[in-house]
Amino acid sequence: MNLDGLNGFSIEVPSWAYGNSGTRFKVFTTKGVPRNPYEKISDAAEVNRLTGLAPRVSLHIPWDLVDDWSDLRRHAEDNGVSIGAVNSNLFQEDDYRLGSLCNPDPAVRRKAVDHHLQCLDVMRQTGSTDIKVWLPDGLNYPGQDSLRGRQERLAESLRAIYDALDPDQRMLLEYKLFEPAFYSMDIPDWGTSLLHCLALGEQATVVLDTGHHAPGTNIEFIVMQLLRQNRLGAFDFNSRFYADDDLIVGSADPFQLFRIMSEIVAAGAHRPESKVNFMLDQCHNIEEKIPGQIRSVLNVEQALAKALLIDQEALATAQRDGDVLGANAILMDAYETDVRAALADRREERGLPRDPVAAFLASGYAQKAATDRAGGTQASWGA
Ligand code: LRH
Ligand code: MN
Repeated sequence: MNLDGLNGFSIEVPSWAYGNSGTRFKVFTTKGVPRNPYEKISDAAEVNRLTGLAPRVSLHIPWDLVDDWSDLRRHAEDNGVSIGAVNSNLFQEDDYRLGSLCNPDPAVRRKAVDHHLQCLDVMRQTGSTDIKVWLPDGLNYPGQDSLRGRQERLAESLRAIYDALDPDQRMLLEYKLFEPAFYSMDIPDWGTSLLHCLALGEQATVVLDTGHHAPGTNIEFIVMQLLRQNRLGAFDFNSRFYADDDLIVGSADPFQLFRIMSEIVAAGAHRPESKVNFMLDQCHNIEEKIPGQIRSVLNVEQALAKALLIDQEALATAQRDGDVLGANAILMDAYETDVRAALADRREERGLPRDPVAAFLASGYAQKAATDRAGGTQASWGA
């Protein structure tokens, strides 16, 4: 089984997955949860130490604000990871009730733009090159505001942020069908994000969050189309049964994840030079967070490994010959192939544990964290 295609493949994990999280009904707390960005990065580094797959950690501003960014950067590098995308936060201020970058009030739009300029400054100190922009902006009632007017304001605000990017920096523009707005979101779909990116310039690309589509959406088609436009900047991987559930990627629909990775492999976008940033965006509301993250990166690797087994030549022949069942069977053969033993062998060859979850549970890391992190305030989604 040739899994060389996995060489150089890496996944970026989110700092917020290591803090407490929940729903509007309850945010559960567990012992040993990080109390600050340093401890979040330490936990993320443990995932990388055991899987060799997760060398970057995304930050969220202001949740991960620190006094000394270069010190946090040093802490990350001392633990074998680097700081990845910086996420802006436009969903926790009263000023943004009627929107942020789309708000009718120019002063509020200015405030939201300035927040991004602050994020770009953080990136210059952490060595990050990606700023991820997700807008909670939208409407709850028809007529509440001008759909077109909001697009014009959005384009103007994004232009102000885009023009402040350094040459090596990228804007990752995320879309979402609904929530927190329930009539219309100002960036509801890939088409709207792409249109704004094309209007802005080459340094603007689309983020595809797998939980942000209408049920039944053919997400791999969107992946293919964004790759064709060379505007797929990143994924926010997670899975869902109904809404934006932010569950462990591949847990709800492993076949969908495989189909997505099949489009990635077909375009060679799994290779580092593609610059597609494979990120997780998840919350472990009830399960152990570090084992949950380990399971997540292994699920992505497993889906990619299966996609790498697709006999592309035979597939192209079957497709050319109109061999409907033959072509489908070639894909299903790869999907149905159990790659777990081969991946465990590959880890062992690299000095990594065959079973990273078991290795973590046996390491005593969680018990030590629970003891060491007794006092203080635990990091919490939204805190
Ligand atoms: C919005 C979102 C976005 C992040 C947040 C943590 O639903 O997907 O990517 O800011 O989750
Ligand atoms: Mn997301």
